[in-house]
Amino acid sequence: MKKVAVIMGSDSDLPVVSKAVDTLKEFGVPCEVHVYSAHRTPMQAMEFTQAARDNDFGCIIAAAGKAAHLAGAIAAQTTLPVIGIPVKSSTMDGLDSLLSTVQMPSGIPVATVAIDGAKNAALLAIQILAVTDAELAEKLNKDRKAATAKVLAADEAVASKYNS
Ligand code: RP5
Repeated sequence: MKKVAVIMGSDSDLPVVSKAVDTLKEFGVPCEVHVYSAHRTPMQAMEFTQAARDNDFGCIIAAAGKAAHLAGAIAAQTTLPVIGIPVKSSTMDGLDSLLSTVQMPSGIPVATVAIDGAKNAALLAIQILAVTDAELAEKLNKDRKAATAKVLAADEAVASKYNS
C-alpha cells in the first residue's frame, strides 16, 4: 500500500494534526509525520516533497495556520494529490489559514478541508488510496455504515424522549 505523508508547519499544529494520524492508523494506512515549515525550513519541505513519489507516498496532507502557504508550496513540488488542513492558530479564528490554503491560483490544486478538519483530510487521503485498493474501500464502507447506525440510534433515543 502507498504511504500518506502528514506534514505540519509547526509542532504547535500537532493537537489538530494528530487526529489525521489517528484516523490513518485506524484504517491501517502507513504514514510518515513531519514538521516542515514553508518559511522556516523551505529546503527540507522541498526535498521531502520532490522525493515523495519515489519514496512510495500516494498522497500528502499538509497542515498550517496563519499565512498558511505550506500546502500550496508543497503542491508546487509534486504531482501527488495534496490535501490542505487550515489550522486555527491565530486571532482570526482560522479564516486566514482557510483562505491562504484554499485560494490556490489555477494550475496547482490543493484539496482543502474545513478549518481543523484533520479527520476528513485523512479520510480523503484514504479514499484516494482506495481508488486502487478494494480492501481499503471496503473498510471505508464499513466505517460509513457504523456512522449511519450511530445516527439512527441517536434519532431513536431523541424521538422516544420527545415524540411519545
Ligand atoms: C504556521 O504558523 C504554523 O503552521 C502554525 O500554525 C503557525 C504558528 O506557528 P508557531 O509560531 O506556533 O511555530 O507556520
